Amino acid sequence: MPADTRRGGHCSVLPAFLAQLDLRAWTCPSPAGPAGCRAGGSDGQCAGFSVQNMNGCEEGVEFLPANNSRKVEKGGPRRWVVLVAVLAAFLALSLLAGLLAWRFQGERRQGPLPGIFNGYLSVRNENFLDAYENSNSTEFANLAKKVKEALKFLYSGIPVLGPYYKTSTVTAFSEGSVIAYYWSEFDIPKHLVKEAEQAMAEKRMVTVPPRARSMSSFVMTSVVAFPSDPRIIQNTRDNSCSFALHAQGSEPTRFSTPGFPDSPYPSHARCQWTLRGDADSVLSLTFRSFDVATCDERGSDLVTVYDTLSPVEPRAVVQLCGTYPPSYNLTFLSSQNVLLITLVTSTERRHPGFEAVFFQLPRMSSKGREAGWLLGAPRCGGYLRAAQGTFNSHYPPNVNCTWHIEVPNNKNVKVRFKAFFLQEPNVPVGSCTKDYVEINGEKYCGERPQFVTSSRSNKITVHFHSDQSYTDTGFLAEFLSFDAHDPCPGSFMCNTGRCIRKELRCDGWADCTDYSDELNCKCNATYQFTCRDKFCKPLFWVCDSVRDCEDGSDEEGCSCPPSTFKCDNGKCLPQSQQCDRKDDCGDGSDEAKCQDVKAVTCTEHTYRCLNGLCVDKSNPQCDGNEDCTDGSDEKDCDCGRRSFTRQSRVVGGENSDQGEWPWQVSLHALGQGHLCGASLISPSWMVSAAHCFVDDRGFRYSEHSMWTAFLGLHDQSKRNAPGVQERGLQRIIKHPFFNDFTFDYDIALLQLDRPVEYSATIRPICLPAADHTFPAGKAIWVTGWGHTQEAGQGAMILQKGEIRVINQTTCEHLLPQQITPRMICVGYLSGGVDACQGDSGGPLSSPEADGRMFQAGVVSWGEGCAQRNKPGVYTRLPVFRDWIKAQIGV
Ligand code: 4AZ
Repeated sequence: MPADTRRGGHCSVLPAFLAQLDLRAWTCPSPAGPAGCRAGGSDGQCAGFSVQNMNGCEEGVEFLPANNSRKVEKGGPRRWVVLVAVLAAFLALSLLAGLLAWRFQGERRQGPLPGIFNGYLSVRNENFLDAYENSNSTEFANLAKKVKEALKFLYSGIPVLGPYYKTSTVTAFSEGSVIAYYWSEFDIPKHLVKEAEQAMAEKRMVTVPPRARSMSSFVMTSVVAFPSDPRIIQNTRDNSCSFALHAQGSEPTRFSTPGFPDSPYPSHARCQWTLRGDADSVLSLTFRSFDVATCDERGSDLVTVYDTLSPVEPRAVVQLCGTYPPSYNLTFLSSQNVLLITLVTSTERRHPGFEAVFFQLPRMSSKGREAGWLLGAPRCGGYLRAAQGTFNSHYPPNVNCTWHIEVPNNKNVKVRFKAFFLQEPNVPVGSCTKDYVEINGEKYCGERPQFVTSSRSNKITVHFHSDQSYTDTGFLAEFLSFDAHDPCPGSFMCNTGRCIRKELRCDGWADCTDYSDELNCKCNATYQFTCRDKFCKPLFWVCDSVRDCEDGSDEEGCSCPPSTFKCDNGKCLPQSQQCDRKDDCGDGSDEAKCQDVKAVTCTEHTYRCLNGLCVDKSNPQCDGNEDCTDGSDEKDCDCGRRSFTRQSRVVGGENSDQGEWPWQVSLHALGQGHLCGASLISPSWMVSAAHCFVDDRGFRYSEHSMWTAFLGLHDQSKRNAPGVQERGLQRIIKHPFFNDFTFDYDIALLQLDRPVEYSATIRPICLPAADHTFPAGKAIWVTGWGHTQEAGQGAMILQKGEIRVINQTTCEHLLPQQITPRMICVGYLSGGVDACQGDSGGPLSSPEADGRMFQAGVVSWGEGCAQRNKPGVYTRLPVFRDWIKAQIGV
């Protein structure tokens, strides 16, 4: 159950992106066939073809009819002769046309193509002026003019570039002495492209010859340019989505995509952010929230961070797309005082974009940089001698870094990894064959929650290795010195070595991954109950019919004192609360067997009987009592009951019993296995989440034929087990107001291609009436085969977790501006039990009167899984009762 929200993809850019650029930069601008090709066109592209056309094509066209008619006139041949002749002529013509097309293609490939090179160079004998930051200033224009002249001169001396050079544009300057960022445009014949690229590569690191120096009156060095994707070229005239920011002192500066978070960023656009710090600073950039269209081979929206102000892929730090939970560490460091971020959108998908902050840090002296792996690249490794400190790795491919950490002599040292993301594709779980961190001979890799390693001395060595291919976001670590006799001063130390706040000890929640903070507790008797195994639980959980202590001691001897009422769920209530028309028990049992239910004026809070009269009782439906005069509240009540009464009650994501949730359905997408849950509400219909049926990455999730439903399923590895019924889908009805941006109205109805037969393990859940209430604090169940922990994996056995309804206002505060009246938050503010990826679409099952389960919600979304103060968000079912009835009559 608990786990991660969808994580986006990111990778180091180099190999794949280079290949892509090669193709895109050199594609013919007029991809139309011969019809789009003008003879002797001004671009000269089709001149060759035109000649061929005259020589071949026109001749052929005249030749065939002439020949044919002659034959017919002369010999009056039999029909088959004519046929053969026509056929032969047709074949000849086809061959000719094919040849022409082939030639044409060949010529088209030969034609000159526009080539864009992005680059930067250093102007040695100029000092940086503040005015250079402003591209509208006269100073900028003057220097840009000189750079353009020098570039023109430089290219003119290179035979394979000079004749084809069109223009250059200077986009920015930065310190060092002055670095100029530019792009140059060429029209290079295809057959010279390779040579031109090579010449461009060779001219790197050259000094412009003396003649050029005198001409331009400055020294230009380190001229670097790379072929570029025209989509990422900055159009200097269009500044609508171009932002220039300079860090203010050491304060963080915030920026975001236009409209964030209320509206999606523009589609088919190019945005860029130029980030600068003072000279001698480096920048730290963090994406605090990141949600752009998912990465997709067919074209996606892409954010690229460059360690320079030119969008040249060898200096790309990272490419990001998709969605990252806020807990994800998306921090990147620059090697100099600039960063460039580009957003290229090639889809129309609606996503909020990103919010980021950056700030400047003093740049390390060259001495401090001696342990770095490359001059100008982010720092890596070295000697860290202090009582405490931090180090991190936002790393490029192919590095080895070693940190030698040493704390004062009389102390021990430990290293806490606060974020750890060294995930690479195709690395088997548990084997650290690619990128890893090695400490005390043990290798760590993949994605890991916070963890601590310690040494029995005052020294520790942390070695980091990244292989040639992809990089992840790296890690963020701190080292601390501690007294071996008091390792966690002022805090509690878990058996794992981690220190946690003292208040978290014995609070009923496992904060140490090994539960050691909840062992051997002395509970506070005023608000805690001591389980037999010495765990502390909140007092209000005692006798609530939910087994909170592993040993069940919280539910033992739970009879109610005299003159109190015992609810079906074990709660004891003052007698006065029975039949007061409020669900005080939380399971409706205090209102279930009341006699004098009155017919009242209908409001949105009253239950409407089939005869139009309304009754003043909360949740009277299927509670075992006829409250409506026409008995309609007890009709259609073949729902919400298991076929057997054994009920294990365990808190947290635990294996279910077979048949415990007979309405739970597993939805498999073609070739992808289990993706979503659903709930059975009638022999032919199910309820699920609309977001499961949105086309994505070229897969038609909205197409009913892509899905298979498994009913009566317990174990995903046993889909052929007796009792499992497999069905296709006949129809998907997504709510018409579903918003894939906000996840509002996240509900869908699914029709099975053939009704199921109810059985011991297949039964429907009850749908709540429109006025049904699920009060805050009520304990309900979430079930599914989703991930069992953040960044984890799906479960094989159906999981169940008991969670509680959270007050709507509280939830609106916890997830500001995201909760609509169609959503209900359920979970614990302290985290721990939650739905997660793969549980989506599944039901929230709420125990109600007469031992029935009603569906309170549909698993919809959440920020991460099982985190503190981030409860799961579900689609409220009562809101949709009338819509469901209108759509499918159920
Ligand atoms: C999901 O991605 C998902 N913690 C579902 C529920 C939650 C998070 C993610 C709630 O399907």
